[in-house]
Amino acid sequence: RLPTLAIVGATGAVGTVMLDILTQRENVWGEIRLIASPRSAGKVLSVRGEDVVVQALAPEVFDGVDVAMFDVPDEVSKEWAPIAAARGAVAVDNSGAFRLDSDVPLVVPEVNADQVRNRPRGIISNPNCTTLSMIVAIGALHRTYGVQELVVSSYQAASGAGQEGIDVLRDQMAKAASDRTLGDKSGDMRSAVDELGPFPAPLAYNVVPWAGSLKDDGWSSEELKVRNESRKILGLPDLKVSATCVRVPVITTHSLVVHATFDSEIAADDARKLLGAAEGVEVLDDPAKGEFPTPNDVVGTDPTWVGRIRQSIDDPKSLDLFLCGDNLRKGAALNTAQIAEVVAKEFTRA
Ligand code: 2RA
Repeated sequence: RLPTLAIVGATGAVGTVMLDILTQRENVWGEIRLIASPRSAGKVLSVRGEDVVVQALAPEVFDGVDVAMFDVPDEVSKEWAPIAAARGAVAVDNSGAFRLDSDVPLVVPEVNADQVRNRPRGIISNPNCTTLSMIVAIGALHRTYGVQELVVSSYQAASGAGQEGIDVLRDQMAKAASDRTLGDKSGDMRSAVDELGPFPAPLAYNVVPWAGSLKDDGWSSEELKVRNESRKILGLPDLKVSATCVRVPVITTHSLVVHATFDSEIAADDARKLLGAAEGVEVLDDPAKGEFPTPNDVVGTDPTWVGRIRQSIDDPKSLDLFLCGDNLRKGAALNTAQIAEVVAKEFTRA
């Protein structure tokens, strides 16, 4: 029999991408139930070409569900993923609520699919979009060369901060485009924009070295997620990771610059070959022809794109890379769908 799937948060930014992804991918599901807050209940959404009525989140909607995906804020997942699990569903959670819990696996199928079965609480976590935008490629390199250290700079898109982030950036861009005097005087965008939304400074005509909330010693929550989640996914609790997370005026697709150090020497051509053959990775790396990934080319695609692959001049064991990944697809909905599909096989086999 085909397993029953519930999507909690079906009407949100990630939920909407999830419905597209489920429509495009091979269908492994029987019934698909769409769940959202009572405010959105009764809406009709299309998935796999069928209209489905959205149901309000309640314990009984999980009865008979085999896999429940959660694309909702941390506090909603914290309360409801255990309820879904108690009613017999495997919860695949895209929030930050459980990612670092030792009894909840943090899974990227191309890197550690085997961890899916290691779920004593019936909950599996999906990593943060910034970690996900690099970890498939880093995991592939790690399998052969053994990673020792990562120094990461992110160039994160506005949609990482949700629909509000997208709306604020579009409004600010419209303002910037309508006034040709803006952009060359200190603070002129700050005075011109109506609201900053989820960002601490204007994003149009700007870059903002901040994502997430303030943690100890000046680190942001986003920077600590990159560090802690990379360690957990790669199974390297002592991996050295230093990240600086920056928001840029891009709607969707996170970019990252990574300086990665390995156990052994690594030539750029060998890295290019290895990454070119790795599942879920595309190499686009011919600067002489102007070929490298950019977020605007990558948006809407599934793979992690890698370019600008260079052996570090001062250390033959280190590589410098530029990576791009759609933060709403592989960074969120796609990885969740892939985890759910790994779980679905258990039901299909049963
Ligand atoms: C961001 N990584 O881009 C966050 C969203 N999960 O803000």
